[in-house]
Amino acid sequence: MRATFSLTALLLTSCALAQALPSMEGQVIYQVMPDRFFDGDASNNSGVDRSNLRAWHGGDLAGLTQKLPYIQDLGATAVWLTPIYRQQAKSSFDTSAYHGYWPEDFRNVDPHFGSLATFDTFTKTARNAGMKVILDQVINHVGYEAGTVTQHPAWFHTPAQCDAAADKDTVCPLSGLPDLNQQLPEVRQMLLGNADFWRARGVDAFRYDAIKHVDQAFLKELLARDRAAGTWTLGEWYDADTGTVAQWQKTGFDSLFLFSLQNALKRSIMNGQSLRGVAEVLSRSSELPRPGEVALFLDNHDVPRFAQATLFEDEAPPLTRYGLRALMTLRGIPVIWQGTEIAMRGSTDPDNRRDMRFENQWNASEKMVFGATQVAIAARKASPALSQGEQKLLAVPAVYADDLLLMTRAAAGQTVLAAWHNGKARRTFSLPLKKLGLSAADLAVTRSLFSDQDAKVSISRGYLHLSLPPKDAAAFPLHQEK
Ligand SMILES: [Ca+2]
Ligand SMILES: [Ca+2]
Repeated sequence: MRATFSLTALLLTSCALAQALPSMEGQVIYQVMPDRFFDGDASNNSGVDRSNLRAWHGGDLAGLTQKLPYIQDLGATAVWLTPIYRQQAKSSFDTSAYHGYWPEDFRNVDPHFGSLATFDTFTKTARNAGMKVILDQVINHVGYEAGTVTQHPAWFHTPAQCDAAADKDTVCPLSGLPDLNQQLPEVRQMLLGNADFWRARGVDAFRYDAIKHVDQAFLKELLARDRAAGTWTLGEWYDADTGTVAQWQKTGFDSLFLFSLQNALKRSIMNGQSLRGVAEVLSRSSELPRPGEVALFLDNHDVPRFAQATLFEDEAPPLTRYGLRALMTLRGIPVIWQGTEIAMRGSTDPDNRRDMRFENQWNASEKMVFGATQVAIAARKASPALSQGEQKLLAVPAVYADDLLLMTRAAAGQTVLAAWHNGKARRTFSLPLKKLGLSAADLAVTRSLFSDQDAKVSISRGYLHLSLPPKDAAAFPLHQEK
């Protein structure tokens, strides 16, 4: 009896805990690098040189606040800002700290971006608009030239500690940056206090930078506190695959970026390789403890832009549209890097951080990609199946598997069939439902939830008929058999 009772109590406790986990499932995140987004206040533009991609460009929190309606118009529901802390004043390697990853004072806003008051205005405006704010937190290092290095030399790992370390990833400097020693109580308290500081200013979530390089015991302590406070956490483990994401979701992160999928999407959609690479990554989704929380992206500020992966500039907009539509059919949380919604091009850092271009500067292709992204995001948000449903890959006949990827998303009694087509010409596929492992009632011709594309499905006498445009992803509402 007692054993049974305890087990029940334990189950109840774990259910209650599971319910209490912070979640962003159903959200669409928009990533902003404030210096490269919008200049809303010319009075803080000291040292600005827009002709130099390594210099400050003048974007700021006032500009971001002004452009929140743009982000909302796209359909995103949350904003992730790269770090806005006060940065080292000097440049290093002929590069200014415009990107925010060379902090000097973790509890202040860099004057180029504004002030704590400007930040508060931004979070308040976002909250009033029903949007969530995700702040980038640097916990591994400070800037090369940050005053902290001379003020608190004992806070940092030494070359001798790096030489002697068994775990070089966490003890040795990342790109030579002064590496914080989180095993020291003073450093731990400083970093934990930073999280409390920004949480108290109304931040909903943290994106933690370079977690592969941070002491794991400290990370666990940090994450436990964030979770207890209801703060959602997103870790950046560069190149993480499904196994790494699963491991860290078990350890305490709500989410990590799925780099392996980003790489597969780039190769299949932009480089025209087989869709099997994407299917392989997606087939591992069941390893994730919380598949609905994983962060899905086409590109970010650390990798060449998605649109750059094709040599042909005229192909980039329609292929980016394909990528964004595909992203909106997947389980997880889509993250859109500023400018990807207009297929901006750009190679490695800093070329991938060109100034954002807004409506009055767009050409016809940019307008086309933005419009399609808007439609795809709206369709995802309107469909519980697409935004939060279970995801099941269907077994496509081998003869089609290079060019066709099919999956179902199901929630609240609704099923949506996602169909990606990698072929170069419009094509009709007729597939026996049984072989797909799908049971569905007859269905008259139905169009895609992405209403601005010409894609159709019908089901008759045990066959699924798909009529798909080239290089595109579609989402069809299905009516399941009882
Ligand atoms: Ca400015
Ligand atoms: Ca480190």
